[in-house]
Amino acid sequence: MSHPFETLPTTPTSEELIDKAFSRAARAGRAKQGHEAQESMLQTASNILSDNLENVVTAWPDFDDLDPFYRQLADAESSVDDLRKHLSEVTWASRKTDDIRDEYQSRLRNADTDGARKLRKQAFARLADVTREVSDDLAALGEARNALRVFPDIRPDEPAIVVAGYPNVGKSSFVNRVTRADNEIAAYPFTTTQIHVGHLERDHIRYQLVDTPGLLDRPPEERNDIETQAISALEHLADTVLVLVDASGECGFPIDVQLDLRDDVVERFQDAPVLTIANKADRSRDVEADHYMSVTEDDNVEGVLDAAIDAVGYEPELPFEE
Ligand SMILES: Nc1nc2c(ncn2[C@@H]2O[C@H](COP(=O)(O)OP(=O)(O)OP(=O)(O)O)[C@@H](O)[C@H]2O)c(=O)[nH]1
Ligand SMILES: [Mg+2]
Repeated sequence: MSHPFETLPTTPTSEELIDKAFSRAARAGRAKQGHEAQESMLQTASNILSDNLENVVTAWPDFDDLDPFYRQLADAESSVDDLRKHLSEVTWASRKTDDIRDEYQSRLRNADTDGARKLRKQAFARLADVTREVSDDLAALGEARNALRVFPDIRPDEPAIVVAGYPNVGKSSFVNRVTRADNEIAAYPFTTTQIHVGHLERDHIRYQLVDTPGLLDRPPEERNDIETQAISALEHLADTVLVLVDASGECGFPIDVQLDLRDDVVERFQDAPVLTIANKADRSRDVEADHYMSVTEDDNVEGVLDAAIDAVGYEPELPFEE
């Protein structure tokens, strides 16, 4: 399974489309004579533009059918409303090139050879104008496509454990420790931040661990709109949230601000249990938490993982059971 934006092809620019259409048209025209050459050029150029513009649009998934996680991610990246507008402009351009072809085709037939050449040139100018009219839309779609394609391969149907907490509390250490060594953690650019996803298997069920540096690691008032939206996406995804805190203060943040973040996470993630995990227990246990562990001393790391998996409470479907 791949995510819904992974297969989006490169979006052409309007100049690339025009070049392609007109150079193919020139080739098609050379194979014929007089009137027919002009008709064939018009046909080729308008078809290429119409098809390529339409392909830009049909490559996109239907936003209404998207899993809410991916819809929210798309919305965070560039608003879905804007994307819809760009897509409908490009659809308009595709239809318009068909109209231009139809209009000039009949006029060409009634013209003499010289007139046909003039009309064909006129039609080409209009085709180019229409294509250029949507150059901003194509550019915006291309940009969104480039950003969305590299979204992490997060699977909305697989149970997900989201790891939150201030910088340096040991989030990555924990995720690295419990996810399979052969399953390297992939980092994905996500606007100002990154999402790391690691996988592990327990009783034949795959779990994904999502580490979110730059996202769930500071107070809400420091988040920009995009980050807030990305967190909304995570809300749909998370089956359990682990908030790691560091009572030793070695991470550089006082424990009370760390607990404020925990409270914010509890408030936001209404549908998922939130566990407070005091890491660096080898240094300090001076905080009220659900579990204490030390990743570096390998103390109770498995216990925390068990608790997280318990909290997910995922019951696999047993297809062969009565
Ligand atoms: N003493 C002690 N140090 C730890 C423990 N767990 C992690 N550390 C150390 O804390 C530092 C930060 O750990 P990371 O795993 O990078 O923390 P992080 O939360 O991923 O940090 P960011 O990616 O910056 O958000 C590293 O030097 C770790 O070795 C622990 O249980 N005890
Ligand atoms: Mg980290």
